[in-house]
Amino acid sequence: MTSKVALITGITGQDGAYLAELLLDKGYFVHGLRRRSSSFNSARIEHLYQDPHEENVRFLTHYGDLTDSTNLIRIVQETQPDEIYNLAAQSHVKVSFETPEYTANADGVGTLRLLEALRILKLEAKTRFYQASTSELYGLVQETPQRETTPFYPRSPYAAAKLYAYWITVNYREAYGLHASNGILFNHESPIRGETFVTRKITRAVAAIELGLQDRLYLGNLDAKRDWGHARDYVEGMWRILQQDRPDDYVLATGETHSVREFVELAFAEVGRTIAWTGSGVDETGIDAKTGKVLIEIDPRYFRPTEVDLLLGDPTKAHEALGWRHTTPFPDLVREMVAADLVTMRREIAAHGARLRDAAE
Ligand code: NDP
Ligand code: GDR
Repeated sequence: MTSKVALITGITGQDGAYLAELLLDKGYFVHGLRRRSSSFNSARIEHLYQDPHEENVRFLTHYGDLTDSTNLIRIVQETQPDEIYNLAAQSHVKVSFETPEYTANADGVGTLRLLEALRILKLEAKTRFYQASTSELYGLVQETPQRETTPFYPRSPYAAAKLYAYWITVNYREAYGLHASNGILFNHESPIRGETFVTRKITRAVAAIELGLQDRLYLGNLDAKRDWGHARDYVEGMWRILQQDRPDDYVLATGETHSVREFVELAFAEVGRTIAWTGSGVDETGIDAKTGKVLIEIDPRYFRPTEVDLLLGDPTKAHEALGWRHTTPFPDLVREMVAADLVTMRREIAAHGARLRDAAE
């Protein structure tokens, strides 16, 4: 057991929740930065909540925002973390085209604000820093598989903001000797993945269609390929990156790639349905092979102005230097997500009775 103190930004997100669990298991005192919201935004960490009035509390959250330097400096000063995991971000690629300036501010300059907080507070020698970098940096394909040395070519305001965050992390490491590292993480998913990312959107739709709550699923580009792993494995990699004597940058990936189309097929197969595809382009539809019912339609609204067609990571460096490996095969990930959404939706139906079904009609 350790007595280290960690500060996680983005603690209410998918990775924040898994990482908080991992660090609490290891004995850390975990501080989390959370945003104020008019609606409930802490469902993913509700089970970790500890009453601050009790003794031996090891989990506390603090209101804050990556766009507010004064707030970040104060929280870092109050918490004096041994490790900061900067996971907070406007993380939706498509949304970044609608909110490019905000995305740059939170995802790009937000990272700078945290690094500067460490300098202002003279914590360069004490605090280790993890930056949530992304395979989106690779963007337009330069080589596959993508590794630490592959040139970046961002294809969205999100990726461009994350490019700044990546390099400012490297720069603070080189300029000020900070133990600051980038994890270049390929897509990772789970039953608590945000509901508008394509995997969770699909698994929720499969459950809803199966239970009679929804008729069809509207998607964008079915041919995009992603290297999809399980978030639980990836937060373990983040932690390992900060335990190294020397700071460095690492790709975390599975080394396998699958299309959105394959994800759809596997997810529907989990409830015994085979998808047959007909038509092409925006007129393509996915049909239930047994009943002939249209289950999937294309909605061009979900296309991106510039797309990332193919991501496939090479995690060799992480294997060798960190001893890190992903442990969840792709079909198991899909199965776990569909099963979890079926459980959740059955529970909702039980709680709300026929009202949900009526609303879907
Ligand atoms: P989520 O979208 O699930 O979580 C993002 C978190 O950031 C949420 O807690 C959100 O708060 C918080 N947040 C957003 N904007 C701000 C802000 N301005 N100030 C403070 N907090 C903010 O993302 P993931 O957990 O999936 O990803 C974690 C990080 O890893 C992100 O930086 C993402 O870009 C990056 N990444 C993710 C990958 C993936 O496949 N999941 C792959 C590679 C990188 P709220 O809950 O209130 O919205
Ligand atoms: P991504 O994830 O952009 O890779 O970013 P997302 O699940 O949003 O898209 C993956 C691919 O699916 C295609 N797609 C759709 N996407 C969404 N969201 N909705 C749809 O209906 C749809 N139809 C097809 C997309 O065009 C894309 O090609 C995620 C985020 O977690 C980032 O924060 C992170 O940095 C990267 O993964 C690695």
